[in-house]
Amino acid sequence: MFRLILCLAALTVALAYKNPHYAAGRTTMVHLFEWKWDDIAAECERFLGPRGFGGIQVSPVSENLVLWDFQRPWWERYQPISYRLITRSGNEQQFASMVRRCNNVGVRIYVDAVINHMTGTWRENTGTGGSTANYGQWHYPSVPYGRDDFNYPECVISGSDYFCCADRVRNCQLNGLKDLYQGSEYVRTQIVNFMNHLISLGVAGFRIDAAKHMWPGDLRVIYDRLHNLNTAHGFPSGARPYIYQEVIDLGGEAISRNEYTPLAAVTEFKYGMELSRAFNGNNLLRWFYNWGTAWGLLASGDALNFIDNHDNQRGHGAGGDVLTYKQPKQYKGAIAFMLAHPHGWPQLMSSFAFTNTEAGPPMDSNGNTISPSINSDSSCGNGWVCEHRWRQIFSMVAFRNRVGNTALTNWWDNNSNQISFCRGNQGFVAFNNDYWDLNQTLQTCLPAGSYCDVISGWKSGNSCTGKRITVGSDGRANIVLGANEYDMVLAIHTGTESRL
Ligand code: AAO
Repeated sequence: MFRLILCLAALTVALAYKNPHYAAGRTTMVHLFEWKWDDIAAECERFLGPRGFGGIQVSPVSENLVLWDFQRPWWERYQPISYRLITRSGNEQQFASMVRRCNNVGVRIYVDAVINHMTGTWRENTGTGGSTANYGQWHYPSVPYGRDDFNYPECVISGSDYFCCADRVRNCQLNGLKDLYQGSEYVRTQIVNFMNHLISLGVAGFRIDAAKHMWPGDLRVIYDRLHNLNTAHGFPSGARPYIYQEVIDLGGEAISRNEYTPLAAVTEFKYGMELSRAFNGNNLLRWFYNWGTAWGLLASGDALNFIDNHDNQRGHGAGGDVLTYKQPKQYKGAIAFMLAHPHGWPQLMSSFAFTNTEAGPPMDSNGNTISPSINSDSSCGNGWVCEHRWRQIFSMVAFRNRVGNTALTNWWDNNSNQISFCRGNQGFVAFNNDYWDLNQTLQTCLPAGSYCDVISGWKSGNSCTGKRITVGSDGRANIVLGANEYDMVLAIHTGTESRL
């Protein structure tokens, strides 16, 4: 009996940090990479809230080193100089207002928490809020951190360390970034205070940057000292923050992601890599009939899934060949598959356009970020891609919300790259990544009726701007997806938006 209670207690703890606490009926978050807080607040109210998005991962919030030497690259935000909430995205008051406004329209905020290290360059030592540091002296007076708060003796992680030496990956410096010693009570307290301050402002959780480079035991202590989510922002009482840990584990390394899943959720890098491979034409879609743990993916509840992230879309981190906005037809295909498939919690990427992989967001000559403009067709301008505003993508967010937890049934394939499946009796999706057309009568599992395809168009009044699909009383419908069509996906679902 005692053992059973212990097991149940352990299970409750393990599940505690794996719930994103989305508002009812929402399922999907988007990373608004490098967006400013005021712009995010407006985007919540005018687009993300009404369109049913569940949450937003925001770029790091803590004051970072200003790197004019590198023309203000995006990655300066991963070099904290203090835990003051002041970055190119805005100040604390703007951050707090954004969280409040987004929560008010049902959209949660998740913070990218950089707690493994501080800065990594000796040349410049001033932060986005004016704080100064002395890299050479391990001196970060605005926290304050000093020499004893970092791992010693100093060492830098090399490529081979990943394969032999877990202790070096965790105790040495990632890219020369001053490596905090999370075993210290003092360091833990600074980190916990920083995160609890964000919880008090209404955030719903955290991405733990470079979690692989910290000891799981230390992380557990930190997580367990976090406060419950703020009920004044609409969270149920006793809710623990959602935590997804950045652990890159494609197999064969000294550190396994299985060391982190007992604590909280983990980023699933295999997800986007395998789907990118297939939608790039290097694997057949037919093989995805058993997509999930059979492929070595994390258990569904443990996985934060994505196609590309801010690192690998530009060749940093792991998984260099992932699809991005630069290959739109294949990319929209992979995203549609992710959103239609029940495995895991999906995260979308929303980028700024780039050719130089180091370049920061659109900015003026003073280094201030330029806001996205919104065009009359609802797309973005000023250098922002806004993948989340692509109809084929936001329509699939609505699809996922609609089908909820229904099972994947009626998998069909042509032994090649044409596939389709149902989600309960709520949704149906088909893909054609072959060089020839798809033209088949397929089981859609939907009630008889006339539906608008949400990929090629939308429902306008009583007509469809794109394809209209007629489902018979046996649930079957003729599905046509030409190889040369603009998109390779067709999706229909129940609900007022699509059923006529
Ligand atoms: C910048 C400069 C550096 C400079 C440094 C200090 O670029 O030259 O030394 O400042 O001045 C970001 C940028 C960095 C930047 C940093 C700080 O990406 O370029 O450094 O800000 O400004 C590892 C970590 C992972 C990390 C990833 C980039 O494990 O945590 O590297 N991602 C996060 C963030 C990221 C950020 C940081 C961490 C730091 O998302 O944006 O850095 O806060 C293997 C390992 C991985 C390892 C990669 C890359 O992966 O498994 O754990 O990721 O190597 O080192 C195949 C393998 C795969 C392998 C991969 C790459 O795919 O299957 O396992 O190849 O070899």
